[in-house]
Amino acid sequence: MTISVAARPYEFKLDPARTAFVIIDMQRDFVEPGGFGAALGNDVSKLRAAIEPIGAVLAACRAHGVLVIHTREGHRPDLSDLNGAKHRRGRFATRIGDDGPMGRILIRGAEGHEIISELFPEPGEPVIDKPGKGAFYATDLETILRGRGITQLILAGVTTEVCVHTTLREANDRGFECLVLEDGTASYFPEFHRAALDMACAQDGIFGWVAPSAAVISALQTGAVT
Ligand code: TIU
Repeated sequence: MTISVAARPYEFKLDPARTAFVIIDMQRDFVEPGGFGAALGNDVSKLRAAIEPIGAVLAACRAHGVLVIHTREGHRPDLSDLNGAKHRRGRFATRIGDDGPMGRILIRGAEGHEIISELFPEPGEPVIDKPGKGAFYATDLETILRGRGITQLILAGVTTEVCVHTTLREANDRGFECLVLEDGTASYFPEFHRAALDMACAQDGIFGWVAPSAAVISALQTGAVT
């Protein structure tokens, strides 16, 4: 059974039983002061607008039995999964693995690496720890999705043009149909956010679809069968 979601570039036929809501990297390291996002010179307050829409879709997905998956970008404490190119990148004073106010920057187990309390995973919801920007790279995400019969993804999280877009592209090439939540994603650069969303659904859906949280919630609630 599919339900219709009003989306760009045209309606998305969502099959809730074959869909996963993938929330990307809603970690303290990206949305709170003193973490990785701030260490890269960004105004982290720009990302907070996505929290409420993601929370609303999260509640609707949980209520309607849609699989919820969370990802976290980060590294092992011994940095053995951090490639040198990523470690060296940039000219900032604070790097991945350095101490910060929320513990070591982007390191698993540190406070900053944790998912924000507003969107904290419930027991049973898979949490994917990823060393790269894409959620498929060097993770078991694809195995989990195939094992559960998932063919469609609703993508949300941060940042739109970095980890969300990389994951969108990885998923698209693997044959998943993707819908990006336009108000459930955010960037430190509003112009990149807009362009990334436009790119996702340009050329009649080159990477997939884009829709606001309200359209997804309304489709799940009304269950308009198509
Ligand atoms: N810097 C930036 O925009 N993003 C990241 O480094 N990671 C994610 O997007 N999660």
